[in-house]
Amino acid sequence: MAVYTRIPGSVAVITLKNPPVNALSSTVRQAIVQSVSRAGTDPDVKAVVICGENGKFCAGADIREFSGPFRGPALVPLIDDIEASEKPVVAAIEGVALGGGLELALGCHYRIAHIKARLGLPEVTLGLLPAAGGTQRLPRLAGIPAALDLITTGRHVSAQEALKLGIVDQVTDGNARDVAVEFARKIAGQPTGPRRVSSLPIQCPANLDSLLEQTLVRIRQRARGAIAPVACVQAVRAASTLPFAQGMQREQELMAALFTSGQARALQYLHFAQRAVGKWSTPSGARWDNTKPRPVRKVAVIGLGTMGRGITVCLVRAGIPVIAVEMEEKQLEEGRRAVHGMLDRDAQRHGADPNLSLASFTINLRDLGDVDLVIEAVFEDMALKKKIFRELSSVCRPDALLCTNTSGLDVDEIASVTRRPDLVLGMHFFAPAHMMKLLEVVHGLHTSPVAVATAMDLGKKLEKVGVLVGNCPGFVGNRMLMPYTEQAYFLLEEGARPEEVDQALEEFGFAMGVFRMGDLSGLDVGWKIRMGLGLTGPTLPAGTPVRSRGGHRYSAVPDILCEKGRMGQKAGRGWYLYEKQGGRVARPDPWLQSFLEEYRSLHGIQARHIDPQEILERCLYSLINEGFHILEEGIAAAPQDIDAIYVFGYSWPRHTGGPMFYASMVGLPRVLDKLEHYHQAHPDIPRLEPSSLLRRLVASGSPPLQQWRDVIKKHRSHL
Ligand code: 3H9
Repeated sequence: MAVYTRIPGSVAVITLKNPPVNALSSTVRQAIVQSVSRAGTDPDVKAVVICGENGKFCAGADIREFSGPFRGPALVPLIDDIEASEKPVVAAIEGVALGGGLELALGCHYRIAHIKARLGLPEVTLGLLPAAGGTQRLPRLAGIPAALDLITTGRHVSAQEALKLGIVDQVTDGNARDVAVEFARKIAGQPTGPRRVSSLPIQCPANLDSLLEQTLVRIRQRARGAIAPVACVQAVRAASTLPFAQGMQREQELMAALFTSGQARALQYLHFAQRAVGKWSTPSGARWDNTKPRPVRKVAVIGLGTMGRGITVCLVRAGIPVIAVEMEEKQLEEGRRAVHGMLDRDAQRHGADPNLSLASFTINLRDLGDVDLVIEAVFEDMALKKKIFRELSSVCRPDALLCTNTSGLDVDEIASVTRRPDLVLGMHFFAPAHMMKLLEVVHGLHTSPVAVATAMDLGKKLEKVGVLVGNCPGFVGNRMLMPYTEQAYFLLEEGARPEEVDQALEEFGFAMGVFRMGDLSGLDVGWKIRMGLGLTGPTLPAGTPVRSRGGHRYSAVPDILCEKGRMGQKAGRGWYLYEKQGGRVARPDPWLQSFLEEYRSLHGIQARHIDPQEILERCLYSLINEGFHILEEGIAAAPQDIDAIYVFGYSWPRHTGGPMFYASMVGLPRVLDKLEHYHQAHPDIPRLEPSSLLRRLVASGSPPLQQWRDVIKKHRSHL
């Protein structure tokens, strides 16, 4: 609702009240309409202030109402009425003014923001555009380049930046409501006409067309296939070429097309999925997040390689003292310099001083006697990790949590060498750790709820999306990636080219296809893991139909490339050819084609043309199939957890909602049919056989994803 209060004197205050973020539900909109009308007709009221309860102005339209029938007054006429008011209306912005909340403020005649407030039009992240006049008013106030940036990226700006851009008129470090009331008293009775944003002339830059074109290019690079940012550009173009009323009409038309789109559903699902994973639960749905986390006052990071450096930077950024450990002085010094450099660059970007004193460095594990939590980030070697955990177990306080940043090794085996397996768990960060949002929190057999709660809480403080997962090789993310990359190798063997596979995946929405990505990260990474698992070895004799391991087909192509020194970009050649070592521009390599031809003839494989649809289906559906196995085994509690992992850790295109949501949109019967088809066509290829959970879901009528839990009915869970 919205509460109407008359302040002694001539000002009325309308306070939006809809916890937790004062979203503009139908009830709130109704109450605003009534309050505005009351203020308009009360002869003693000369000016109005709109503010939000509990230090939050408003986070926009109520997303929860999007799936139901539309009720209550519409936002556009409501905002138009405020703007048309003869009595000045002042928005007092504290906390957030986002989406419809900012649009409401743009309809007011003045905007005063608290210094810590954040403002933005994030509708694009929900697959929508700001359709309560945001695309038409913001360009008039902030100019077209700034409006294009804010509307197409959805980024939030600080109050100071909003002031610079002309979005707010004043920034205060006092109580914004009180400052706004005082201001309203002063301007009471002044004409509102010149303050109506819709009447402001629009400043059209001379290079408008190229500006719009450049924005579209950036969108295609960042979110290929996403329709909302393109519609945002069209709406801003309308603002720059049409009178306000016609621009508004165009905004409505564009929104109508977006509102019912599958992409909007997917992105809104992700909004709730991201928040649901923070309320971590078991597969049976039991909530655990009410377990109290332990305070983490000091953390140790073991290993200052790429991962350790990134994790140290995350901790310092969050204001947590950290002690970083290396084995030898030389590596310690290199690590220290790298961490300081990263913190310096970070601070420069934010116009602040780097907080270098929070990070200390040592080569002595015995210096870890006072830490609350350790994150081990040495390379993937079980023997080394066990040695470190044995030592940690004796040097750290008995109640200190011992975490491993392993990307797939057995957390229980690591815990077994300590005297506190209940306090051992995985904290799997993703490279680069100071940038990637995902954190897999890996629950071992003996991990206690308080250890999980503490790691999840620390993840939040580091601004990560923490997802609780069970312990199995590769956990959730890397385990699902394995069938995806394997399919890509088999597709090459069968006749596809790396560039064809990559193109199909990039058109689906990945920023990079599997081969381009492999070249970027280095082919030796996977090779070392396969060697560790005993999966590489001498090539089978010529004439052997296909390579096979344990009765399953196995592609030796990536191993042979590594044996030949083709490690990817850093070697100047991998799946592609680069202009030099470390080069970025990938060119198809004729050598690879003749190598593949030779490989096929050696193993009796008949090359055939493979269309993009088969490429997509085999890569994506085999990954999704593994997701169903993971749900069935209780390694992930819910499909939302898998989707969050893929969107925040593996750059899965957001507008498809993540692999499990995508499967539900494609239709489970179709996914099942296709997997059956490919499994029958290639019975020796592992992981194409549909999982029994997928079969059971289809047999139960393919219920919506939110109801899969009822079908999973776990007997045994890893969580
Ligand atoms: C729009 O405005 C369309 C208009 O242009 C045009 C219409 C014609 N509605 O994130 P948190 C819930 S589209 C309903 O954990 P934080 C959220 O789900 C809207 N609920 O807290 C969560 O619920 P729960 C454009 C909302 O402090 C709880 O609030 N606006 C909404 O880290 C706490 O959220 C946006 O896209 C909402 N609009 O962050 C804003 N917003 O407790 C999206 C949040 O049950 N929201 N909730 O899990 C955000 O960016 C963050 O939630 C915010 C708070 C920064 C506000």
